Order: sequence, then structure tokens, then C-alpha cells
Amino acid sequence: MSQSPDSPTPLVGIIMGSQSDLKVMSGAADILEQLHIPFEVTIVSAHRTPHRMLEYAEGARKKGLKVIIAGAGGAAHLPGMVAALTTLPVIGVPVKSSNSIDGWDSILSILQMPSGVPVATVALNGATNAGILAAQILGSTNAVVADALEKHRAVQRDKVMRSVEQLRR
Ligand code: RP5
Repeated sequence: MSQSPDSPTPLVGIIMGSQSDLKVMSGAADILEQLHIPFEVTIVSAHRTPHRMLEYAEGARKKGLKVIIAGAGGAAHLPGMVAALTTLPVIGVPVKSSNSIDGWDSILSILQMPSGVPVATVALNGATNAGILAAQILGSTNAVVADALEKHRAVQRDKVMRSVEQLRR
């Protein structure tokens, strides 16, 4: 399990069904690192390591996690099953796996949760937004995180405004 170096207590758990999801899911880690939010990353497969999934989900709150980001592709049951096993907020990232039907399998199997057990589903391969959403959840009660998010928004705004200026010239 890897962890950001700056804090001993991860607030966000990033999990994924397979190492093949890492390329996509590293987007969540990158943005959390930029926002200085401590996180951990590991592989948990709903189908191949179901007992590990159960242990991870049931132990998440106790070890201090506040939000879980779960990415998976194909028959992507990991986010939903983790959501069923914890009351922490779970953000689901549908990963477009190589054999997928344009990613619709991943999207629908994460998105279509039964009433009562929500997963906040982001876009296909939308791991960066999952990281930002996790930060926003933390930022609702943490002023330092809220400030980091404001700064991140300002950077985006300035970038757009620079391109507006360039087009004017
Ligand atoms: C899912 O199956 C994983 O989340 C991954 O997206 C997909 C393919 O996994 P591998 O066969 O590459 O391990 O469980």
C-alpha cells in the first residue's frame, strides 16, 4: 500500500480492482497530492479478493479515512460493494478496461446503485474529478482544504482568462 509522504494519517483511500487501473486512478492521487491531502493507494478486487474488500471497507472508518475513491472496470462491482459495507462516502470511477464495450459496462455497473446505497459516480476515467470531489467533501468541514480548493479554482480561471486574452490580440 502506498501513502503520501507528508502525513501519517490518510484521509482518502484510493482503491482499484486491478493494477491495470492504476494509470487512470493515479489521476486521483496526483490531484490529492497537489492539494496536500493525505491519501493511501492500494489494489482491492471485489471478485478476486472479496475478503480483502470486506476487511478494507469495514476497517476504513476506524483507521481514519473520511472518503473512499474506488475505481474498477468491466463488471465494476468494487465501488458499490464497498459502499454497501461502509457509511463513508464512496466515489466511483468507471475505468475503461480494454475488453469493455466502450466503457458502458463500467459506467452502468457503478452508476446504477439501488436506492439507499449511493455511489457518487464520476465520468469514465474521471479519476481527477474523483480526487477533487473527495477534497470538496473534506473541505466542507476543513478550512485548509477549502482554501487549497479555492486556489486550484483560481489557477483554472486564470488559465482560461489567459487564453481569452491571447485570442483578443
Ligand atoms: C476489473 O477488471 C478491474 O477493475 C479492471 O478494470 C478490469 C480488468 O482487470 P485485469 O484483468 O486487467 O486485472 O476487476
